[in-house]
Amino acid sequence: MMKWVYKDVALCMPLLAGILPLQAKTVKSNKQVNERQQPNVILILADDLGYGDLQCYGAQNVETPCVNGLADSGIRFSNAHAVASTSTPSRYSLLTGEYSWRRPDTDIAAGNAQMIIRPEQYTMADMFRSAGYKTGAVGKWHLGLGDKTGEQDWNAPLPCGLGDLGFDYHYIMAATGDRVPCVFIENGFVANYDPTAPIYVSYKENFPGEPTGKDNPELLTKLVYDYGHDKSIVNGISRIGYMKGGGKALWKDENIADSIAAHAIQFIEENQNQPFFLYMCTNDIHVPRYPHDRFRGKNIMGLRGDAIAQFDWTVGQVRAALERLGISENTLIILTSDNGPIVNDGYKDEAVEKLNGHRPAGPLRGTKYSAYEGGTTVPMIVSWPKQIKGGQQSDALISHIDYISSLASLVKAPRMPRGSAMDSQNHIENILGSKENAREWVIEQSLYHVLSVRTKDWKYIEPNDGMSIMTYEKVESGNSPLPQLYETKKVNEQENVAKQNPDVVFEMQNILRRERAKK
Ligand code: NG6
Ligand code: CA
Repeated sequence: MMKWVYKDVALCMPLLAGILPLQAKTVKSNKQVNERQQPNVILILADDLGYGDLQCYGAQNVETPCVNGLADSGIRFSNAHAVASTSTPSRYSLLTGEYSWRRPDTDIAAGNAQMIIRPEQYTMADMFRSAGYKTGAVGKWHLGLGDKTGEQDWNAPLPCGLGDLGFDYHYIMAATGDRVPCVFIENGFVANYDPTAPIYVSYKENFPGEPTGKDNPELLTKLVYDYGHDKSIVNGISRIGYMKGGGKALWKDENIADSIAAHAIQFIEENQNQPFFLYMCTNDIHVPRYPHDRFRGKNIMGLRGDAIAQFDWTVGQVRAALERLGISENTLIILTSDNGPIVNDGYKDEAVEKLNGHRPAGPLRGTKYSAYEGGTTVPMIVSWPKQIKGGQQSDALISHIDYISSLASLVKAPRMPRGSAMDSQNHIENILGSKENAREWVIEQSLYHVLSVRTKDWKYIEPNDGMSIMTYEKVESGNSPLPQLYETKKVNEQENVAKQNPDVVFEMQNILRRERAKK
């Protein structure tokens, strides 16, 4: 039995900085919205949140009442998979329904990468828009912006951005919290732009006179890097890449979660009377982990635990807003993560020292970056009070690759253009709780472009000559020069049984061969 007891969103309200008094719970119902056929859809995508990082998935060192409440109101999935074990390819696949490994340029993107999804590609936002939805993206993006790598003018409207990918509104971080530029972009232009501090970005060389983490450690007032992350300093934290300027547009890490929540809620409020799709990507719990004072220093696991608590708070804020507006009943929320967890990802934030027995990937082997299951198995919760009975669990095999086709079927979107979302299948029944007719296999990609096939009973990892332990992160890559086959009932991928099961290996290799050959 799980230890968590929070049965209702109302119970996490006192933790929500008093946004809604308890007695206001569900008194309001926007009849018109709740009786409408098309639900609102909110996709909450956490960053680096592991399979074992939430209380409702067994975590014991951190309380996640708001996420537990969400799970209680719907379905908690135990066998859901991101397409890749890092952010850019994972998000690319989720938004386009095309495997990232079909494209050579979907690896972890720099902050000045050109927009990776091309304007002519069909995205989840295009799909929702074609079905009459208003579409918004708030939070981490990490899929490039502008039309040429390294040539963006950050002081002018960007020539190509999310408006070209079907989003009516966006308020996003260009890449990640640890990459420059450290500003939000709102509808194609730097939010709070400060004309007195023009912005320059380079991933090649520093700007004369600008301090770096490496040369000016005395300026690292908030977090100190461990490896990488020794370039430009913003808000007392050094980052990947160089930037100059920004002034009042620069973010403060401790306020990022608040900004994301506030802009998400504003989008919801402004579109409450029409169907909307919100792609909401938190910065939590990616590095640098530096949550707001309300959370910092509160969890026994230190900053990583504080960041999980802050993530939970964010979820609570969104749910509270839906309740307040009376539209929670007909709002479908999918909560998941872009890839598996990592403990030390380059800053000295004591995440390793303070784990206190916590297992970020739960019982699974491997972490973010890895080909093992911990790299791509992610939490997934689906709630839609109007249609889904609460308190369910599902072990159906689910992949993010199927979100676009499944949701298209749910909202009765017109047929997608030929050639789009080529890898995505409609599994909406499974997403809404049925365990029948689920996928028989999913494909997963590691940092090293190693592909794996996961079925209900087996996990196959292609042979690869790369290093087995990552140099800085000191985590297992999942690489092995031998084909690896594991029985999934043994969960922790310890005993390679490839030799004993050549037929299964052959079958799995065939799946990869077939998929690779598709055009
Ligand atoms: C790595 C970074 C890591 C993180 C990751 C992307 C170093 C040494 N490591 O290159 O800190 O930023 O990229 O993470 O720089 S992801 O979740 O967005 O894919
Ligand atoms: Ca990530």
